[in-house]
Amino acid sequence: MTDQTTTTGSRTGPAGSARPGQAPSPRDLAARAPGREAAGEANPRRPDADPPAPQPVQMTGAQALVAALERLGVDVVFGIPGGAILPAYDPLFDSASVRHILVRHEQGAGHAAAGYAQVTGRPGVCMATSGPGATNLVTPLADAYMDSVPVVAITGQVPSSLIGTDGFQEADIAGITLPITKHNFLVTRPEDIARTVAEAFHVASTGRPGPVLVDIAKDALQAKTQFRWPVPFDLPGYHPVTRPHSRQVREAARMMMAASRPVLYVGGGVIKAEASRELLALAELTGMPVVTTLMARGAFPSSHSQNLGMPGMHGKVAAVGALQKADLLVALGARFDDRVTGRLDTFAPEAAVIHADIDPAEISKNRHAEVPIVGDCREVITELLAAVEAEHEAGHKADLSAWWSQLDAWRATYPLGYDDPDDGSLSPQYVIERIGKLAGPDAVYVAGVGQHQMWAAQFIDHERPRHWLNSGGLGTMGYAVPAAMGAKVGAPGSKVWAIDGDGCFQMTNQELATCALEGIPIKVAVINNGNLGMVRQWQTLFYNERYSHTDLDRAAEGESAGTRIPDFVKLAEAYGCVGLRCETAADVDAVIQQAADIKDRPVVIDFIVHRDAMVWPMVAAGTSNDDIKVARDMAPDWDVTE
Ligand SMILES: Cc1ncc(C[n+]2csc(CCOP(=O)(O)OP(=O)(O)O)c2C)c(N)n1
Ligand SMILES: [Mg+2]
Repeated sequence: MTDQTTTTGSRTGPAGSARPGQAPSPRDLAARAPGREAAGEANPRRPDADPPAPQPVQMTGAQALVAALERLGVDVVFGIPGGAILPAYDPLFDSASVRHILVRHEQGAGHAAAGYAQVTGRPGVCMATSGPGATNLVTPLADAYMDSVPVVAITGQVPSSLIGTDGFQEADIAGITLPITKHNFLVTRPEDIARTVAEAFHVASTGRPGPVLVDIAKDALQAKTQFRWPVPFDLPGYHPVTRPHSRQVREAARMMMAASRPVLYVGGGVIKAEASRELLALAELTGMPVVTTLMARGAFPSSHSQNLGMPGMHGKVAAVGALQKADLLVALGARFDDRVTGRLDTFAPEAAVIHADIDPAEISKNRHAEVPIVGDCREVITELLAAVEAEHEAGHKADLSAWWSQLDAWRATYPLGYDDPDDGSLSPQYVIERIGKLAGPDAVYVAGVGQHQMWAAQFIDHERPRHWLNSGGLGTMGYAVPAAMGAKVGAPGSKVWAIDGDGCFQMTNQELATCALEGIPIKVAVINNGNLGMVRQWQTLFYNERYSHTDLDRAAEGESAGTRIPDFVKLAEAYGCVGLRCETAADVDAVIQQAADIKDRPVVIDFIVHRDAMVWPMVAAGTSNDDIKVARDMAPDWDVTE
């Protein structure tokens, strides 16, 4: 599998990774090629600007793949090898700059790549073999697609002569992932590998970010090719518009100054566009209230007086009410998801809509936009700032005092809250609130899916972008542990807390082994209510308290009834982590502190919490936001005044 033409015996690499008898790594080979750029600085779109043209170097397709990853600045790949991808793993073994982290399940690789991407803003990379390896990536790819996360997945495919024959471990992963990737490629020729990988990174990370899959036939990995870098590419038809149309921006600013009940409706696109600073400036310049969606927690500080909180199904009354009663919505990188709008035909009935998004397909998809603005959120907001300033200079300024007194009345009357359980058991909201307070706004919080996710969105103060990771669009149980692992690899200096449910945790906790072995000391707080809490909540409210198959900790009868299966403390220890348990409010701070003090290993805390706590407020699925409940059968009074 090594390139005999360039084999020179042993080598001493920069990391001392010499393996006698091995061929030079792609990095070494590529280093000999003239015109080399430092890793991470390669700009594959400007190859013509770099004369003289780089000299090609002969290597295998697999070596070209690794060389391309190195040139693209990739520092970590999460994956599991297998037959079809095996040729790529051989040169990967020698790479001095690409660390491979061997996960325990390909789903973990995909979520880890997403977690890495969400904290760093750079594409995360995962790798898998053909067939089942590739199909195990389907969930994280769909997840990354829904949440616009730049992930590059590289899969081995059966040799090209076997494609279409039901070959061993053959799955048409390009076909399967077509609707859940931003783009995908099937590569069958070695000379196409480096260029395709460069294209994949470009597509994943520009415009609206998203996952891109590169499926490479085994024979293409094994065959010889000429590697050159930078590699020119051209993607006809792919030219994301980042610069907004200035007339639209001026019209938006004019409408913003004429509105009396405007709201800045901020979505995850603001974080993707690194536009938090500009958003803060726009909010303060206009004095407008801000709501931050589940994907945008941290885009605007929770502590800011203009932040009304999260809108939507489990949003704050003031945030939901603001959208419902607004006369103008300024949607920035948001997509009018059904979890935000509730019943669409009753959503924000009096509002005109300005909708800015980098993806033109989002605009007017669910709700008609009076002013569509296609562009990168940072550029849009920067131009809006100038346009609003011009409006102010012309003497046009909105008076929002009546609006603010209404909003303040809602938030004073209906703050977020919870009751402590009356049986002395632990309140899940309290646990999560304390983690947020003790770990602070510099920590990265990664949630699973369910009640604990909503409480983590609600009760932690999200002050900074890229510090709150969750599966918003797909709602993927099992996201938290592997995504936290990827986040910790991407931001090793940050404290990373996974806040997981006992159900979610059981889907992907095997990545604790990866964390323990690879030195990735994440903290995992399992909010253990003994059941699939969010589903149980719906059974409580809408299925007459018939708890069909939502208890996790009880056997129907027999000896194991009431026991903890599995015991998460023992499970953590079996995985080489520290396992702690906490059952009372009095111990919460101490156990969080104890976990914080352990720096050399992952820690799992099993918080045994009340089994019946519910997430409030709530807009029942398919109903109008107007019918939000702050507790069971308790509707807010919209006419409340301070
Ligand atoms: C992969 C997957 N399967 C099923 C669901 C449906 N679902 C949503 S929340 C939830 C319960 C999650 O339970 P747990 O992790 O214990 O969290 P809790 O709600 O109890 O905090 C389920 C089953 C899902 N979102 N994802
Ligand atoms: Mg649970």
